[in-house]
Amino acid sequence: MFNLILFGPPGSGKGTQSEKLIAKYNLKHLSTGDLLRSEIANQTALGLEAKKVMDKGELVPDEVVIGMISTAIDQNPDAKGFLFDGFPRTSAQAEALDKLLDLKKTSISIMLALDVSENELIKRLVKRGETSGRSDDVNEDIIRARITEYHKKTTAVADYYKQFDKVVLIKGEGSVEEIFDQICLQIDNII
Ligand code: B4P
Repeated sequence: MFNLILFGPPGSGKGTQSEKLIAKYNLKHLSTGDLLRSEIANQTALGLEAKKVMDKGELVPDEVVIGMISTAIDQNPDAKGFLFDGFPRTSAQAEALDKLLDLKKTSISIMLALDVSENELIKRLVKRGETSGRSDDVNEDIIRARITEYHKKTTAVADYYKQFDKVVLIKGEGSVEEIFDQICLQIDNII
C-alpha cells in the first residue's frame, strides 16, 4: 500500500494538488477539512460543534478528527492507498494515525511538505474567501489565526515524521502544474 501525507500550512495547495494526485495514482482521498465541512453542511451535532472552532481559525479537538479518520479508513478496506490531506495536524494525531495504519499492517510511505511564504498564503486565502463562501476565509484576522495555529501545533508533525526520514520539502509556489510535477517526481521515486 502507498500512503501519502500532503502537508503544509492553510492555503498551501493541499486540496488543489490532492484532486490531481488521486486521479493519477488511484488513491483514496481523506481530507479532514472536507469531512468536517460535510458534517457542517448536514448540520450534524459534530458539525455544529466543529463550526464554532473552525470559525475562530482554531483546530477541532484531536479525538473528533481521529474518530473521523478511523471510520473512513475502516470504510475503505479495498483502498490501494490513502492520501491524507490536512491530517495529521498535531503530534497526537500523527501518533494515532501510525497506530491505525499499524492495525491494517501498513504505514506512511512519505510526507510531502508544501513550502509557501506567509504573504502568498494570505493572498490566496483572501482571494478564495471572495467566492468560496467558507466562513474561515472571510477575513484576514481569521486567516492569520489559522496560520498561527499551524506554527503552534502543526509544524511539530513534520518533526515527528523527520525522525523516520519520511519528509520531503516541495516548493509550493509557482503554477499548479509545476508543483504537481515536483510532487509526482517524488512519488514515482518510491513506488
Ligand atoms: P483544510 O480544509 O485542511 O484547508 P486549508 O488548510 O485551508 O487549505 P489547503 O492547503 O487545502 O488549500 P487549497 O488547496 O484549498 O482546513 C480547514 C479547517 O478545518 C482548519 O482550519 C481546521 O479548523 C479544521 N481542520 C481540518 N483538519 C483538521 C485536523 N486534522 N485537526 C483539527 N482541525 C482540522 O488552496 C488554497 C487556495 O489557494 C485556493 O483558492 C487555491 O485555488 C489556491 N491555490 C492553490 N495552489 C495554488 C498555486 N500554485 N498558485 C496560486 N494559488 C493556488
